[in-house]
Amino acid sequence: MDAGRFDAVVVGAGFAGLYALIRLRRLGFSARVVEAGAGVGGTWYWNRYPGARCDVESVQYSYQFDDELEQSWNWSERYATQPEILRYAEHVAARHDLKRDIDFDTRIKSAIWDEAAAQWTLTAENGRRYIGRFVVMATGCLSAPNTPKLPGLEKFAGRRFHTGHWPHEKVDFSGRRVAVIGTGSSAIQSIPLIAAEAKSLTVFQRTANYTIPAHNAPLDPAYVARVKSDYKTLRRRAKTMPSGIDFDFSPQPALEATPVERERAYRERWDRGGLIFMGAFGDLLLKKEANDTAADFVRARISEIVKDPALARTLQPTNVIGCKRLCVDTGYWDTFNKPHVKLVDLNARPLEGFDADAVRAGGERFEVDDLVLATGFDAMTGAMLRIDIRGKADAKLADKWAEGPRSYLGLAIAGFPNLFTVTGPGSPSVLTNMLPTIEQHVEWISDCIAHLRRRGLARIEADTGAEEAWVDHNRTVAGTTLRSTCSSWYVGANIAGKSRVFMPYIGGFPAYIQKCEDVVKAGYEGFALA
Ligand code: NA7
Repeated sequence: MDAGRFDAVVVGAGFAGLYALIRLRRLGFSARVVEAGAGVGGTWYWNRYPGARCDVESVQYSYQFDDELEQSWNWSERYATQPEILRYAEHVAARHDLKRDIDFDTRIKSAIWDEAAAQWTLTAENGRRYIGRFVVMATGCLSAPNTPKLPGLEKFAGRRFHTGHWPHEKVDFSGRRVAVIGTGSSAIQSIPLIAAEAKSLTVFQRTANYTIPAHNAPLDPAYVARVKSDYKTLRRRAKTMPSGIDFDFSPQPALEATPVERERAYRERWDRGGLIFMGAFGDLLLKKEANDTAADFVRARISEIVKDPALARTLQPTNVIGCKRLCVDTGYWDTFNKPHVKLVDLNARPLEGFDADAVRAGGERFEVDDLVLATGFDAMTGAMLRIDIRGKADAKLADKWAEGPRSYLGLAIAGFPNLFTVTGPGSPSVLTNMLPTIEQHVEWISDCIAHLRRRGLARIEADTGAEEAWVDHNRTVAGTTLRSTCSSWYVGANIAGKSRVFMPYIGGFPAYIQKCEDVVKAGYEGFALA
């Protein structure tokens, strides 16, 4: 079944795919977006679990390419909820009349490069075939849910949910005994709300995690008016920050501050809430002794909040703070003071299996009606590798990436001509505010395709040497920070058998933008154009 021939086929209708469609259309290209879900929004379409919110403040987690949109859209809270972000994605799709070029409920299963014709053929699970001169993989970094092989999981006969693939209708936990497996961001956001509804909640923790209070609140109209009166300045400042977030970052080393100064700085940021906690000092992710001072501060807060000292100790993380993605919560630690909430430390009581109505761990049976897997994602590479992607000489991307992803700038892959990745591995992506990062990538990619058209060229491919050098540079920079040292999804450690490679580029958004611009100025240095 032929869906047609396009200048570009875009896979995914999240924020990246939507903007790619807008950009490609504006440049006069024919484009079709293919989306597995029934609606737009990508990760915000699937992650509908209770409490799902963005941990970047809403006035910054938004597009900046459309001034009128920026001025007319009103976020209601400091941190937007999933339903509000999804409404925003829907609003953007309607405002730019995008849906007429999106095929929903269509999951791409293969993408095959035809060297002679210099084009890609993408085939969906429903048999539809798309021919594209270019492919833009807007498949997201956290979009392939991970259901680990838990022993005997199939025996569990109650309701089972995954936070990353949540039902569209409200799930009612009232009167139910619920188990949550995992204590990452999705668990930390959902646990307080599930606990508020359920008859009992048992949380199965493998690694205790750090979380900072969100202090979420309705947005003050005066603040919003101030932001909107000079949005450009805020966006410009954000672009100068490694995270792409207009962020209060102090370069002063923690180890040069006195204990009193440190305590004051951490306290002030804890009281303000959110990810800015890690901006208190410049060396927190560079030196373990510096990091310990911030980690100790959070551990002390956990001891204050959680009344049972033994329980508090089990909830206290021992690893480097900010090494795994820092979480932002509302009432997480306090939830464990509730008599109907129980914590099971899987290190002391390993998970043994499941019965029809129970989780078994450490020789004990925990009877539950519902099981929530908050077990995260096959991050950064999972969504791409679930598609059979074959480049030159029928080479499989899965083989090329068997020992970790290799990419030039997180934008293109040697051996896979005319295929672009938005926020791919090797780009700052998940270490930054995704919206500006997505815009920067989509603009780079669409400008590149326009450049090829201007020059009458049909093909672009990253050089193996340039890719190699970029991968090496990534590895070198990653090695300078503590972030590459723990078992996080940044290094693929959450997926059995995945090679351990620090996948996002940690050199910061400004350095990355500069590199992308330099590459263009030098005539697409590191690419072969034909
Ligand atoms: P995360 O952050 O990957 O968290 C997944 C959690 O599930 C984490 O606590 C894991 O423990 C736990 N997990 C995973 N596999 C298992 C098994 N086999 N047994 C027990 N526990 C397990 O995913 P989230 O969805 O919470 O968040 C992902 C990102 O989305 C987040 O960082 C934000 O950027 C938004 P582990 O720590 O691996 O020991």
